[in-house]
Amino acid sequence: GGGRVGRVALLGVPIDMGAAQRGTLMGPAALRIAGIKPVLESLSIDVLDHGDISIAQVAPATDQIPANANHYRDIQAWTRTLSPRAYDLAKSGAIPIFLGGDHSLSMGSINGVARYWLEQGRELFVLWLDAHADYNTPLTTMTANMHGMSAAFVCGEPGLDDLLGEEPRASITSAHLDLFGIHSIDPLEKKLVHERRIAIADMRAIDEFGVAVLMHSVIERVRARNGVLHVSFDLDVLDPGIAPGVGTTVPGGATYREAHLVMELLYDSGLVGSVDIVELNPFLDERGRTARVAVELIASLFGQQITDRPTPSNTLMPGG
Ligand code: 4U7
Ligand code: MN
Ligand code: MN
Ligand code: MN
Repeated sequence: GGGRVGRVALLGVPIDMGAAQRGTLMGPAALRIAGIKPVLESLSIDVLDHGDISIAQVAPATDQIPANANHYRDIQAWTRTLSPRAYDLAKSGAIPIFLGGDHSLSMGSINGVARYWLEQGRELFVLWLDAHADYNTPLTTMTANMHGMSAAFVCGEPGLDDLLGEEPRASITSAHLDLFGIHSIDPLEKKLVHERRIAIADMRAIDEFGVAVLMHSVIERVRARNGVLHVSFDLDVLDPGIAPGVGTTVPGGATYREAHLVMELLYDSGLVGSVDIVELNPFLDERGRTARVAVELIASLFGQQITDRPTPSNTLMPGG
């Protein structure tokens, strides 16, 4: 394995207004109860939990509310609060893990870390592990739910231009986005993804070629440009059979081992600079199963070897 990790910073982002179903605001608590901190500490990582952010203090915005953007003011307040926190955490030298919360949080987390890496003269790449492309804009969306717009927003697509207010916008380019594990895209969204020529490894490609081949091409592209990788991990990329605790399940997702292999290869690459873990909805979960799977996958992302796990793993996991 390549990437020894020194320090991790955990930050909870209890947001659920970006999704159709309430409940992801309980995600950070569930990930903590499932043992995210002790599991990382068992890998000799220094972990600082910064608790949850809150939008209680944020100054009101005065821009016009765009059409087709549900709960725009809430998402705006979260994004404007999270982006500078993400910037500070990246600057601290730790690897931030943003605990969601629905996927709209990535608008803030990625904007913040992108601004930091831009200052450092390093190119930021984003690996989007998801059943969905999240490449809608207010012009293409069928639902107006903002968790389906976050990848488009971080690539600088128009339509939510005043979302950040005074906070500087630091977009990545769509050439630095990799969609991985996708198995559901809306018609107009698909058109936009194709127009932008976004790299996409969908579930059919994973079936045909396997995770390893496809991940090597993601990793090599980042390495070739001395880039840094942000991993935006939507738990609905997993098959609903192993991860029922999400709001927008789609059949035909990644298996347990496919998902672990993605994480193991990412650890070996040593390129991961920040992570989102999103869309866990404990209200919909079955006895904490999805939260536990999420924590096991984070362990693989930070260097746990599949051969170093106790048997039977469930009875020995924290809270098990
Ligand atoms: B998630 C959807 F229409 N595409 O835009 C939309 F199918 O963060 C789903 O990936 C978006 O969970 C899912 O609302 C957002 C829908
Ligand atoms: Mn998503
Ligand atoms: Mn999704
Ligand atoms: Mn979802």
